[in-house]
Amino acid sequence: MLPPAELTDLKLMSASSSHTLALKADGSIVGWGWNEYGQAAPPAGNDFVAIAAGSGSTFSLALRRNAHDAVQLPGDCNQDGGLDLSDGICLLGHLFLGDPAQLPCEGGSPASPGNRRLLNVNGDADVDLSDAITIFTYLYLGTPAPALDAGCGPAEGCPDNSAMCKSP
Ligand SMILES: [Ca+2]
Ligand SMILES: [Ca+2]
Repeated sequence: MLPPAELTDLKLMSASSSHTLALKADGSIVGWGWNEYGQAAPPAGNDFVAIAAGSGSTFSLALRRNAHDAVQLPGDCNQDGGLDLSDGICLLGHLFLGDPAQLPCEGGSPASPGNRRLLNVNGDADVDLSDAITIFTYLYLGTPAPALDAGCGPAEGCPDNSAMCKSP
């Protein structure tokens, strides 16, 4: 059986002898093929991280993201999993030099909800120079750690759609 025509942006695929599952980049699952037991009709949602389609006693498995499995570090502008000088430079580079051209979360701009969540580390109105300074003063002067805007929880549109709960 042919896959659905709208099958794009795939991250993973798993096939049994009679049905196939595809995990899309947005975390949703598409299934097709033999569906007598619902094995090709995955549940709705966009928080899946792994899939498996099995043969024999036909089955499908899907693993949902645990909110604490993948975490973002407040201020991790360069998305390397750590917070250091390069993150302040990343933010300054975007704001004043246009390099990087995009911030890590969807939309790429300081005003997008995900980037605001990740990079508004001083909790004021905007992502701006003062957030880079907050990163630098935390690193070199021992001021309070950068914090996430609006607290912990999933941030739509950021890499891996990660929960943002980690402390530096
Ligand atoms: Ca970093
Ligand atoms: Ca700010």
